Formats: sequence, C-alpha cells, structure tokens
Amino acid sequence: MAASAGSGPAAPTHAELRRLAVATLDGNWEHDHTVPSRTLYPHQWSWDSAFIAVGLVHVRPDRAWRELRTLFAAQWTDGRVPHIVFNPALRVGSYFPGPEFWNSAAADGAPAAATSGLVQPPVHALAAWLAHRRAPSEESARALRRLYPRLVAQQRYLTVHRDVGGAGLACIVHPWESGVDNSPAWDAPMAAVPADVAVMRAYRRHDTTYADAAHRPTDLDYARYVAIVAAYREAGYRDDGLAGRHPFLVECPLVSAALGAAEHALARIAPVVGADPGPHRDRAARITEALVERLYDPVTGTFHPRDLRTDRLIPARTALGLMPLILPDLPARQVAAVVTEACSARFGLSARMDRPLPSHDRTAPDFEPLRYWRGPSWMNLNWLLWRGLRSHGRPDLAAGLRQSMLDLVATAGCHEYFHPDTRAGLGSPAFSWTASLLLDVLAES
Ligand code: 2M8
Repeated sequence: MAASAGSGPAAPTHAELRRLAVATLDGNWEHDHTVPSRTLYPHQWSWDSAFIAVGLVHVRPDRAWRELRTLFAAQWTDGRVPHIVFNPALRVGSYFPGPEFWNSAAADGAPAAATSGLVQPPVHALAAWLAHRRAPSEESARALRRLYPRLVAQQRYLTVHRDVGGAGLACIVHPWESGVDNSPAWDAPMAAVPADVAVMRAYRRHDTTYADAAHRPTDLDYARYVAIVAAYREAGYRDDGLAGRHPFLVECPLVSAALGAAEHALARIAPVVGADPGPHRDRAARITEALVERLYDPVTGTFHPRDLRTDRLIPARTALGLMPLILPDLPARQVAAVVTEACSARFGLSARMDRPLPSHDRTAPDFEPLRYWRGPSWMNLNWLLWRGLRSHGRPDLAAGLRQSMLDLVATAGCHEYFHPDTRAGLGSPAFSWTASLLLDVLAES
C-alpha cells in the first residue's frame, strides 16, 4: 500500500484495494473451490461460496461458476445444500467439528463427499443471478441451466422439509444455520439447550488456536453447538418430527429474507433457462407476506427471530432485523421502519458514517465489540444492507455504507470482521468474503 510523503500512511487507492482482494481470493483458491480462510476454515462453506462467487465473477468468472458447481455437487438428495463440504485431502483435526463428528455417510441421501448435515442462509440463487447479470455469456447461461434445478430443490427443501412453523418459512435447527453463530439473537433459545461445558473436554476446539478466544464463541456455546448437532445427527438428520424432539427451532429474519430473495432471483433466472418465472414470483410474494406477518414487530419497528419452541419473538435487536430490506417487495411501511432502525443510535447508518455498521445493537448491555457476531462489523451484513438500500431508493444511505465498507478494508485489510469503533481487523486475516464483496462494492459505485 502507498505511503504518503507526510506523517501517516496514505489511504490505499481503489486499485490497491482491488489488488489486495484479488490476491486474497487467489491465495484461498483450492483447486475447485475457495476456502473462507486457510487457517480457521480450511474447507468449503455454503454461504461463503455464494458471496465469493459474487466477487470472483468480476475477476475470474470461470472460478465463480466452478465455486457454485462444486458446492451444489455435494447437495443431498432431499435438496439440502450442506453448510460445510469437507476437503478429504486435509489431515484429521484441521477443523472442529470435522467429518468424523458429522458422520454424514451414515445418513440417507447424503452425497459421496463428507459434509455437515446443516444448511446456511440460501443466498446462492441471488449470487448466481448477480454473477450472470455481471458477465452474461454462453458459459454463464450454461452454468445457470445446470444450477437451476438444484436451486429449486434447495428452496423446496427449505420451504417443505423445514416448514416447522407451518407458514412456509424455513426453520433453522442450529445457530450455525443462521451464519451469525453466537449472535445475542440466539441467547434465549440456546439457554434452553441442555449442555454442560464439561462435554468439551472430549474434544479439542481448533478455532482458538488461530483466533483470540475472547473474539470467539465461548466453551459453553460450543458445548451447546455440539449437543444440538448430536441430537440432529442421532435422528439421521431427518426433519420429520422436528417439532416434538429438537432442542433448537427458530425462524430467522436473515434466512427468511434470503429465501424470498432467492425466489426473486429464480424468477429472473427462469427465462434464461427456459422455465416459467410465474411460480417463483408467487412464492416470493408468499414468503414476504409470511415474513412480515410472523417476524415483524410493530411495537419495536423491526424484525425479530421467532423461537418456535415458545412461539414468541426474541426481543434482541440485532442486525438480523435489518436484513429483510433485501426483499424488493418489502411493503413501504416495513422499509421505512427498517431504515429508521438502521439509522438509529443502535446501528448508526448515515450518508456519512463515522463508525461502521455493527452486528448487534451498540446501545444494548450485551453488545461486545470484539466477540464475533455480538458486535463487530461484518462485510456480508453490510453488503446485504447496501443492496437493500439501493433497491429501495436510498442511494444516499447506500453511498455512506459503501464508503464505510471501503474504509474497513482500507484500515485493516481483508479481515474476517472488524472492531465496530476502531475498524481494527479481528478473526482471520485474508478472509475470502471480505475480499470478494469488496470487489463487488468497488465495481458498483
Ligand atoms: C463461521 O461459522 C463456522 C461454523 O459454521 C465456525 O465458527 O467455525 C460463521 O462466521 C459462518 O457464517 C461462516 O460461514 C463460517 C466460515 O466463514 O464461519
């Protein structure tokens, strides 16, 4: 990066940021997919791959399509897209919990590759559509033709097998499925999961070798994560009867918004692959309606997760509540409410932001600026909100958020997450979705 003639270092130019992002993605490319991080996450992760494809298409379109193809090659016969696809070439113990813990081979309908049995927010159809729109070609149309039935099966899995609440929204069965693992949003449902921290004596966490333990979930969180996976695994990762037996069942605003955005994206993809967009439009409308009906609280003016075990909204006001803005058909009343929430002191969105967007309400007593999804700023949540602001006619706020995203990487490089006051880099350096989404933001001023 350039150094100034004056006292401090000059801010990196956009060209320098772009080079850093491309070098990060090249360094994390692993023959047919991109690892989120060489140290902390050395396998393939589901929603990471979608975000990665969005950025890769700007510089290496062939790899963008390969990324999605590799992920969907590990789709289960029921349509679930696993949240981790394990690289068999890596040594045992390179990630916890590894393939031996998940034991996907014993489950019906699992692919030949070892995978987890969970899912992540379905942002893949959106990524595929954006990748095609950015660089339409014979290759991208061919890739869409191959992906389309798989994306449809992914939606069917989520809205049919996971419709525990009965309204057509997907229920998540583990905090890992939200992607925002230790968000305060999950504290109440997690507190009800029976687990003892002593469980973790049987295992060795791998994450705290590479990241500061104070910046990661606690051992008690991990004990519960392990207990919830064990419950699901022992039921063969089957979804029938979840309501009666499973310890964690939640409808999440981010997962639900991604589900609706996926139908909107499929409606755009359908004509390219010779399919009918109508059913996708209808499903998108139904998902938005259910999301507003079930997860919007007119009293707080924001979206909350619904704990299906208690059938109550979870009161924490996290950045999850802002994510429904990615839905192009979100009603005007909820658009206005989410923008007000984002611009409040809780999240500090403005056309000229002095601090980055946090992942949790910065005025809340359980806000933790260093601990993972409990406060730090994350590029993917910024990017989703940025897209939502642009589609709902707030270019002023979108521009402020874009500049704030650029400032994050200019200050700290392509870190996994960032201190929400100082912008210091936290978690893993050389993190893939930070790099890829930076490329996308740089390309679209
Ligand atoms: C984080 O989650 C994994 C478990 O899936 C972990 O903590 O080990 C989350 O940030 C998740 O959203 C992300 O997909 C994954 C890989 O970047 O890491």
